[in-house]
Amino acid sequence: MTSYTKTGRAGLFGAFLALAACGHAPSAPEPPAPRPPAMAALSHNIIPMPATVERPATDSFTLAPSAIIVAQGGAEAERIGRYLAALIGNTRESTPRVLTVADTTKSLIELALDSNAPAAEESYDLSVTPARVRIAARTPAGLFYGVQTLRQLLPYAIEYTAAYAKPMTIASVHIVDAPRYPWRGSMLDVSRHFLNAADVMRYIDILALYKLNRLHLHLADDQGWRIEIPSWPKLAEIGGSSEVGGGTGGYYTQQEFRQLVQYAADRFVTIVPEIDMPGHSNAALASYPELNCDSIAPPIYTGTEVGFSLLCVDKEIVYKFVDDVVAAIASVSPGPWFHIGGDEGKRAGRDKYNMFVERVEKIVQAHGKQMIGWSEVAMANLSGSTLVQSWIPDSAHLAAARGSRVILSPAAKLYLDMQYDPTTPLGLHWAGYVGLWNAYNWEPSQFNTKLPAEAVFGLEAPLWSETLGTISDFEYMALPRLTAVAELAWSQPALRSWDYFRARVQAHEPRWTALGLNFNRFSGDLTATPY
Ligand code: TNX
Repeated sequence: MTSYTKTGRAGLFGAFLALAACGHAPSAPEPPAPRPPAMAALSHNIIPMPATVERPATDSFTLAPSAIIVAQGGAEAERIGRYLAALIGNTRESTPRVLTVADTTKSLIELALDSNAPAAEESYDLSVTPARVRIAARTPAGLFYGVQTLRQLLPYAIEYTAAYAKPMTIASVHIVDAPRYPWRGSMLDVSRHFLNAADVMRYIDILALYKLNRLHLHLADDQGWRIEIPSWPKLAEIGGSSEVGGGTGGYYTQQEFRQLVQYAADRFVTIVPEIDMPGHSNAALASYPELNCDSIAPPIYTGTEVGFSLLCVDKEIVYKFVDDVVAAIASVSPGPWFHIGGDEGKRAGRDKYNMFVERVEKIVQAHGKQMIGWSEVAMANLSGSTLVQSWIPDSAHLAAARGSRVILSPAAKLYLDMQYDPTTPLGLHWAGYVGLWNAYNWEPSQFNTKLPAEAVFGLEAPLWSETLGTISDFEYMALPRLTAVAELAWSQPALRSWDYFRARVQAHEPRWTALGLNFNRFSGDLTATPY
């Protein structure tokens, strides 16, 4: 853990802190309190809450040692079948067989890519009867999410390799489920502190468990450049050699990045690469003097201040640099998005900042990608296809009026680097304390009153790493709050209930222990200040 003091941001965002203190914009009407399902209805512990859960009977399915999986509808169904087989195989000597033809075996799990399944994007239909478990979906993503729900219906013992003597039973149930928002994400700041590819994969596995589908990687900031760019090799060699507090840093080779992208895609998570510019760019400026207006490279930076670095937006070489970087990253990252950062770049002056962002948007689009930028880019004259990621009260509504959709990442609700409460040993609190209560109890469509509800594309929870060293630190900050993000992004608002949610979160703690994950144990003490 690195000690950390923040000086600059409080003044800069004074207005925002005032909002953070009460949780949301003062003029926003209180959302109607959702009616909590009676605790007697607490019949499952699934997170995020599925759209419909019916209990047609009181009998159950038994997962026998001889259980088989039948995967129908193509190679993706089979691959997902093997993923489920490996999971179940944790607790027994052999993994279930995955067949592709119908079978009458007693203990049968059917996975079907089926054009008659529910039509909504990423939706699935899961039915559990004594005779079989059947998951049907139109798309592989839906099938995968049905498998995650089934996983959560199974005892947490399936999460680790151990003999499990008791019969595994699942109460009969019929679940039809679909997400609320298409963008359900988290962000890892691998720049301030580097996480190796294996650690990032661990995080992707957590996202998959909760049906989150975007992993935004903050690949470049003042303290570190984290991806190999073959035509600009010093970015990784010099820019990748540092991190906050003076550690050794690191970077992903192109090959490693490809593997990360594939690992994520196999779990229906799209990687969204970000290179922050024109500010937050010291690692690049230290690697190549020509990117600086005075052509003098600054030293590498291992502190935690923000707002001091700037690419020289007047120099042509800077646009060649951006073009090469976008091209190199696009070649290993097939997802449709490229995030240009754009936060805290005002040192350029508003006109030059806007000119830079508008020019970079064209470069990103020329490489076939849709641009994303933090709040600040909304002031520039961008095309409607660009997405704005809103982290401070901003002008996102101006971009929305031009057709842009907005990803909500309000710091006072979704910043996973904010401390849970004043006793949290890691993290910052410039946007307030974000306890589980705070992370859960707000309504995305009403958060920014100027923004039409249709403009909200989804939610993303950034995990900045100024104060985090190891993956264990990252996990401690992410869990349990990531479950709140997942539920807000997936479940319909009328289904949300704080009491039911916190009970389900507590039921997930043994699963995280079984997975070897670190987490902040939720005390559940409702008499304490509900941060
Ligand atoms: C704001 S959010 C930042 C980051 C910091 C973070 C710490 C944003 C676009 N910029 O540079 O790491 O606060 O909470």
